[in-house]
Amino acid sequence: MPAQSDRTQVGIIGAGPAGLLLSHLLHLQGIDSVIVERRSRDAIEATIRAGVPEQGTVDTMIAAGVGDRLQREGAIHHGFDLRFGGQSHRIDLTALTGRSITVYPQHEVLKDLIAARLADEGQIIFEATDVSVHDVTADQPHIHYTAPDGITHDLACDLLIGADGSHGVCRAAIPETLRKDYFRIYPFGWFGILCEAPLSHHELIYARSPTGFALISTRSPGVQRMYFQCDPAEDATTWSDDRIWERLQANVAGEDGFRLKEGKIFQKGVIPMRSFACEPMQHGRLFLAGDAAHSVPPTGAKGLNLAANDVVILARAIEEFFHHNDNTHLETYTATALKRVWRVQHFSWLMTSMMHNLPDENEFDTKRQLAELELLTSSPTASQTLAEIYVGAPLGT
Ligand code: FAS
Ligand code: PHB
Repeated sequence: MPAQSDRTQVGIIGAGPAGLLLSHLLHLQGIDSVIVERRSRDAIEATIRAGVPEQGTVDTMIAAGVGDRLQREGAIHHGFDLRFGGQSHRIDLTALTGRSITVYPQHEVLKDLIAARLADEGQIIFEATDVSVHDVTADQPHIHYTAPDGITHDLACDLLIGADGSHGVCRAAIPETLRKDYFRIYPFGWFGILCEAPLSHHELIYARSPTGFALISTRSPGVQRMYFQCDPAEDATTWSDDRIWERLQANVAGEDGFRLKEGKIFQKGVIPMRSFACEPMQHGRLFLAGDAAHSVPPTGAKGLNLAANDVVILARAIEEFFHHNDNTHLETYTATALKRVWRVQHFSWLMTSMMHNLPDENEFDTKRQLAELELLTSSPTASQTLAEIYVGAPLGT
């Protein structure tokens, strides 16, 4: 069967936060797009990932008319704890920055964006297979894919957006001779659980201890999200609930007697830790956004927000391209986006290297890490710098 020829202004690969938010923002500008996504809607809406939109991401969702449920159901947090030496030290985000974070899981953000796109009759091709990109340096790049009904399609577009995450196909369309990939693989991962338990604390706790890192987050008053540092090759299925709770309790223990409230664990898995950035983030008419171009360890809660920042920059540039025949900001997209990419890479590396036990660390490293944490929690200016980066700057800068 010959491929069915289709056409759109902006072809997008990937229905994650980057692809969906971009498609919605372009729709608001009257610009047509089609999203080609390999997973099903159900799979996307059920994948537990990030949990902390920055103020800038929240403001962007609200301004774009997709923030109602986020405002109703998201939990605004005005601070978080850094816990080390057996004591908790609160970083008062609102007092230090005037802004806050909202705990609202990424899969809920995706539900809201998918619902909005479909309500606006946006085109999302779920469960597409054999997806490939072609002619990215021509005036009309193409996306080839097979739809769930078995019909192959050739989608011609003016601009092609690679929002296909860290394991997608688009980055490879930038020739290796023109592309530089920057990597850091961490010697540990996060063992993440979801459990039916009440809140152990009203705000997030990032804990550093002799037995390793722990992060105590939440999904709702009755469902908690927790992580502890583990071997990246760890097999989550070999861990009993008792062993998981024993490790989590050890990682947050202190002379203040703090203990986590336990409950039934209904989801567990290991997340590898790595930092990655690709330069440039564009080639011809192909533009990468989100994890397709960069990924960060979740310690700084930045992955989702960095994807949103790329998208706000891209949406503005694409609007100028179509409505004002001006490609200046498309041409400078990489330079603009990379400013925040590297700032966030540094912050995510700092939070990760400060809070985790490194396998080869010696007592000097431990003392240095504790001194860094002491500085960040005792110096008002150091605390303010940490708080400013954590809550994030307005998107698009
Ligand atoms: P995504 O990976 O979210 O989306 C890419 C989409 O493209 C996916 O739906 C995929 O199915 C699709 N795709 C891939 N290849 C394709 C192809 N060939 N054809 C068609 N479609 C294709 N960030 C945080 O801030 N905090 C966290 O706690 C956190 N936890 C994470 C846990 C895990 C397990 C992972 C993997 C990431 C986590 N992140 C976290 C980072 C994460 O939130 C990303 O930053 C965010 O999803 C980036 O969004 P996208 O760039 O849209 O990429
Ligand atoms: C989460 O709730 O999943 C979460 C929160 C903060 C982080 C990372 C993950 O830094």
